[in-house]
Amino acid sequence: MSRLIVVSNRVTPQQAESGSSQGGLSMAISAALREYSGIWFGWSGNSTPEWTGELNEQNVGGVTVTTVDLEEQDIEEYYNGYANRTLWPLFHYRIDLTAYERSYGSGYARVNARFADVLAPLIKPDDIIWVQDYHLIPLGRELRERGIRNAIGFFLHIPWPARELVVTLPRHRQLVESLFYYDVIGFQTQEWRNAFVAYVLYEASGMAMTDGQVRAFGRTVIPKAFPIGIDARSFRALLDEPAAKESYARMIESKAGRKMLLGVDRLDYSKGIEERIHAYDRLLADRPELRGETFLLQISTETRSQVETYQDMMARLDALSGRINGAYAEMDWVPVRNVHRMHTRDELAGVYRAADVMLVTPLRDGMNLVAKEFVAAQDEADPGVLILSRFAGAMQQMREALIVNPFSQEDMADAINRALAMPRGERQRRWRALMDGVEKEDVVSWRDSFVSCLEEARDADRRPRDGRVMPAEEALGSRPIA
Ligand code: ADQ
Repeated sequence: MSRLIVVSNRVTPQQAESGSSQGGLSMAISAALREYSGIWFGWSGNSTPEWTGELNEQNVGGVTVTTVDLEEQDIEEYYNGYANRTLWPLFHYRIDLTAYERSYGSGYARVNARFADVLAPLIKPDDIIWVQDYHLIPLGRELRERGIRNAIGFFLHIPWPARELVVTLPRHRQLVESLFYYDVIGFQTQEWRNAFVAYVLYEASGMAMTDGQVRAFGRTVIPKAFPIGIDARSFRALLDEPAAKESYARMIESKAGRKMLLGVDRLDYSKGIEERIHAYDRLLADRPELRGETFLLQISTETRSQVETYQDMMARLDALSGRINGAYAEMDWVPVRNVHRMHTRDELAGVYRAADVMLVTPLRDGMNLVAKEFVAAQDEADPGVLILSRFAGAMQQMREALIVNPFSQEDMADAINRALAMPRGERQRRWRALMDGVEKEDVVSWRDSFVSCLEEARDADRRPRDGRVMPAEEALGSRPIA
């Protein structure tokens, strides 16, 4: 069997099944690498005064992990700069927050070239290489330029935006062209895949072929949707851990018979946290009888604290919840519990289970694994209700949730009302359908379908192709949403 080499910006292998607080991506990658022998390569998270390219190799929980340190300037220009101040906001439709600095672009190119320099010598002829996310778009091209002929795939965890937004990026053609050095490009949804193909057809004079490839820049690539999932069985099993039982019991006690609305997010403007709190404020204003009967627990963990937009957000969030609490709180009731702590996965599982209504209302999100974790943690006999934004990739698979427009406070308040009043039979029916999807389209099926597609692409390259050109409408045809 071929080895699998996974490359991602940060490398955070899962140490143990429980007790850790790692997010969706690292869980997914650890699961993939335990199955295949291989390497997980990326930035150590540490800085060094000068780039040395020295590799640090460790075995963590059966996974070979190889990391490299970056210079301060690399971290500032590549990670805080181009990745998190340019691509992240732009790809989440926040053109107002997008910074276009030339130094960011050159830092991004430099780090991708440095990664390729140290990674290329580790690659054996039969290895399959799988590059993760927007930090590393040019890596495939850099590897090809160093003579690597192996199958190389790329997976984008965040949305691919409409082409009208992509073209605001200086040197956007160069960025898109570099994606054509991969064999397969994976997207979370058909919608993001189609947005990419639309760019290729209309901005790069490309062609879509009947065999699933697209052609442009004198090269071909397969763009395809591979919706990421969670390890549903292991997540559910966390509920048996003492920490999960304890956090569940603690929440049930502190609910004191009230209904709990829950939000769990990385602190990020794309997650719609402020909009969600505003909607709850509106609900309390419009329906005074709900005061004292419900509360919102919002758990938002700080990330990317080096980027100013994120620092401002924390302050705004605290001020907003403080204002609402000041207006409505009673001696024995506080409407918004605003928590910034990081929790372990077992603790989180217990909190999800204690929730009556889960609010997953991002303004734009590649997928959103919190929605899937919530479903996996529910009690079949008395499940909570999921309220899900139509702008999360997860909505494409989770249509039995209450789908909302997070830009409309009224729409969100209506959905919360409906969720609070939903009869148990309907909650069970919706949950069953959601759970079937979460179990079936899990992280294993995500990994296997991506890796097989990459293997097929490699094998097909050795045969002549018989694809024909497809008309654009057909190439871009998608199911209407919501
Ligand atoms: P993220 O933007 O990080 O991921 P998401 O998919 O919701 O978003 O994953 C967040 C993860 O962090 C979840 O596993 C959650 O349990 C965990 N988490 C959040 N708050 C936490 C807390 N306080 N304590 C502990 N854990 C916490 C990116 C994309 C998503 C895409 C994923 C995977 O932005 O759209 O779903 O990658 O592809």
